[in-house]
Amino acid sequence: MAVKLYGLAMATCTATTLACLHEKEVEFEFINVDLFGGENKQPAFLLKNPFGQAPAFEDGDLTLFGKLCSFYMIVSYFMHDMQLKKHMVNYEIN
Ligand SMILES: N[C@@H](CCC(=O)N[C@@H](CS)C(=O)NCC(=O)O)C(=O)O
Repeated sequence: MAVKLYGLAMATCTATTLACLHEKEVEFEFINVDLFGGENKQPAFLLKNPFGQAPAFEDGDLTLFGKLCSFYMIVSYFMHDMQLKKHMVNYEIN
């Protein structure tokens, strides 16, 4: 599975990205990060987000963090839908 979301589900910033993933029905793996225990400040997580905050997100080779996660989701998957719709329209016209 290419898409991975790292965060704490009850944290608003993570929940926003979770909402986007569910909205676009993207298959993903959720990796819980213990924010209360400081796991977000450990070297393994800092490689994903140098600011040590959730969420972080991986889609193949691409790693993003913060609001960029939701932004990426909206742009890539919404635009993908738009492309599909455009092709459908073209198909109907031709
Ligand atoms: N500016 C970040 C804010 C991210 C953020 O504040 N995450 C919180 C959880 S909602 C966090 O990781 N807090 C733990 C910390 O800052 O140590 C964004 O764009 O999403």
